[in-house]
This record gives sequence, structure tokens and C-alpha cells, in this order.
Amino acid sequence: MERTFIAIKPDGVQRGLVGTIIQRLESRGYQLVGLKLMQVSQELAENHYAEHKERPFFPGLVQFITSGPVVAMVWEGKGVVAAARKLIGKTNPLEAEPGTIRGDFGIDIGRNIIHGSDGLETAQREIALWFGDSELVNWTSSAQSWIY
Ligand code: 3AN
Repeated sequence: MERTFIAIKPDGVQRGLVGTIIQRLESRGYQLVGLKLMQVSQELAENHYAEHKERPFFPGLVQFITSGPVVAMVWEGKGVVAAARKLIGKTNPLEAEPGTIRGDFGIDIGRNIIHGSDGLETAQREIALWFGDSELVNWTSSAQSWIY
């Protein structure tokens, strides 16, 4: 079954949006298989955002993601990578549609609440970067027989 990596950034945690975000993914029909609250190290932040290394906003991005606790999650289900990106909305919250997480809760690109893997390969890389195998739980919910 497809999996994606989702992180609630320090702004989302500090604004009390953890429950709301989890609820949106859960009620859509997706299943949590990994979940932890963590203080992100400089090394993990730089590795996670490696593709943006040359961008002018890179130092600020790393500074921000390491500035407070982050909720790291792995979600599972049919088409979850693309569907989670839709639920999250555009990178710039000002352009994100109402009804999306960024469109409902944000206005600033540097404080866009949540991260979601942008493709299947990225998801695999990010899950391996943020989680050890023993931190992921393989389980089947009886609700799946209603969802699928
Ligand atoms: P997304 O998180 O929607 O996949 P990316 O991968 O293009 O967006 O960017 C990663 C993160 O970098 C964004 N979540 C955002 O916090 C930050 N970012 C992207 N573009 C800018 C920008 N122009 N100014 C400041 N921060 C940015």
C-alpha cells in the first residue's frame, strides 16, 4: 500500500493544529503507520531540504524547521501521496484554495504549517530519512473494508 511522509511544522504545532490536521487525513480514509513529536536536528533539516540548498531561503527554512517541535508522520492508503498534497494545498498559503490546510490556516509562504512528500520516490526517501523500520507499524483496520 502507498505511503507518504507528512510533517506538521513548528508553526502548525504551536498554533494547535495537530489534531485538526490528523483528523483531516484520518477522516479522508488514510491510516497512520508512524507518528512522533521531535526536535529536528540541523543535520536532518539540511538533509530533508537538500534540493533547496542553493536557494536564498534555505538558511531561513532550516532555521525555522529546527526552531520548535515538529510532528513527523507516515500515512498509508490508496493514492495517498497525491491526495495528501491536494489536502495540503499550494506551497504559498495565499494562493492555496479554501478547504485545503494551507488555504484555511495560513497566509505566509515561510510559515506554511505542513510538509507533504511531492512524489512516490520523494516519499520513500523522506520516510527512510525520518523513520527507522521499527518505528513504522504495519496494521490493518477493520474500517478498510468500508473505505475500499
Ligand atoms: P512544498 O512544501 O509545497 O513541497 P517546496 O518543496 O517547493 O514546497 O518548498 C519547500 C519549503 O520551502 C516550503 N514548504 C516553504 O516553507 C519553503 N519555501 C519555498 N519557496 C519559498 C520562498 N519563495 N520563500 C520562502 N520559503 C519558501
